[in-house]
Amino acid sequence: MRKYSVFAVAREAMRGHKGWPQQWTSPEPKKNYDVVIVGAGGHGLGTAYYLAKEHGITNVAVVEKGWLGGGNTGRNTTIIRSNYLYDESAALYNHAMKMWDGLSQDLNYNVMYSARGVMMLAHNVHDVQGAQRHIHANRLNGVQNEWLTPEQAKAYCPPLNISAAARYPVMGAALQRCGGTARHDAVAWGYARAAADRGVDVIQNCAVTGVRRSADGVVEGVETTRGFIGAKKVGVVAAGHSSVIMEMAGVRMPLESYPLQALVSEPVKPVFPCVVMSNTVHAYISQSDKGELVIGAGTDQYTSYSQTGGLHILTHTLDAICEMFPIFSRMKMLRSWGGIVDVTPDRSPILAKTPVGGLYVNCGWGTGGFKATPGSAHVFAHTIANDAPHAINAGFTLERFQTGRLIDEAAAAAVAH
Ligand code: FAD
Ligand code: PYC
Repeated sequence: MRKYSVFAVAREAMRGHKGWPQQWTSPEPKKNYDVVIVGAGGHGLGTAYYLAKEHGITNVAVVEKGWLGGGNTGRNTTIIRSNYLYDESAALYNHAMKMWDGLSQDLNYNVMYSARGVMMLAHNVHDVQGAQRHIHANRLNGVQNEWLTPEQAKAYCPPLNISAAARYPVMGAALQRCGGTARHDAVAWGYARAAADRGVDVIQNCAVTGVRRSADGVVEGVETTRGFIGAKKVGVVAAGHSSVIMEMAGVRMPLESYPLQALVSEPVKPVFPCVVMSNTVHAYISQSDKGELVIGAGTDQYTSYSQTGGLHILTHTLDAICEMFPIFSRMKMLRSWGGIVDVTPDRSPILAKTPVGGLYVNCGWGTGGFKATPGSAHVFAHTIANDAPHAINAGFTLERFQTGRLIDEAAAAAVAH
């Protein structure tokens, strides 16, 4: 693989950028692989990368029905944080947080991780108590989080309206300074390039239409729109369509799929220094490096596989944004879109083996899996390679919905549910 460096950029600048090679190839599927990953989002591509890098398993294909990163990975609002409540979540999300820090160097691809701080607003007594409980729990687990008064919140984010006359006045905020954003497409592209460089086949325009099992029930491979692809192991990482694929293997999943929408404004000069989220009024906002305000809403109330959502959900969010940040009330919105998010009953992911031999699943990230991408991919690769979970994902089983050992993160993930 051609290494990206300041020297390479300078050399290419001198020759009209004509010498850059393709970042990844588009191979025809082979007949058989050791591992087939279904879904070329960040989690699936990352899994393939760590299978190759950390476990020496390179006979791997990632099959994608559309284009890589075209699912939720390329549709999210790029917020990264690790301020969840329970010990299991602290371990998982903080594992990811530590990996974000060195990811650009590891992949030799600038994922533009920016630790600009994520501030979660409290608007009523319940919010204040909830936020402070999270802060205490986080600190016990070594996870950064601190309480700010309304004045401190405004000092951190000057456009914030802290007037007591607001419909939902700001009563304080929880700030995670190491939280922030990363460029979501670059995460998919960086993993794809690094995985392909280690021998992984990334196969786009190849939809999985069936999962073939042997007479004794073990996975044999996947039926696709480009023919049957044999595999000793199959990892399903298909976000909003995970239950559809798992159904093909005869496994019923505790998931509901909802549209989740986001939108961006016209670009403006740098004006917004951090990320702000408000669970109570269903809005979150940051500013991209291009200058657009990146704004997200809550899920639609109805399950659906449509990558659009109700207009009233967006107008509700924009009402909230204008109230919290009156300086944005005359901004023009450029475009909006939706993704299909897969929501579990306890709002925590499933990262596990399944009752079917050779079949593994990484799903249920709902509205909040982008932040976990490197950590999730890392422990899922371990799970597939060893046919046993990593200590960090040991609790994120499918069986917890039968045993009742839930990891209830409804409050931490609440902004969008
Ligand atoms: P995806 O990127 O969706 O990848 C799954 C892939 O599987 C897709 O490319 C899809 O085409 C493919 N696939 C599906 N069916 C098949 C098939 N039959 N055959 C082959 N391939 C198939 N999370 C955060 O942490 N922070 C945020 O700020 C945030 N904001 C969000 C905002 C929006 C609007 C949305 C929609 C989501 C947001 N999320 C956020 C959630 C986050 O985007 C997801 O949890 C995460 O990207 C999931 O990654 P993935 O790789 O598992 O899934
Ligand atoms: O989980 O931080 C999050 C999030 C932000 C926007 C959507 N999800």
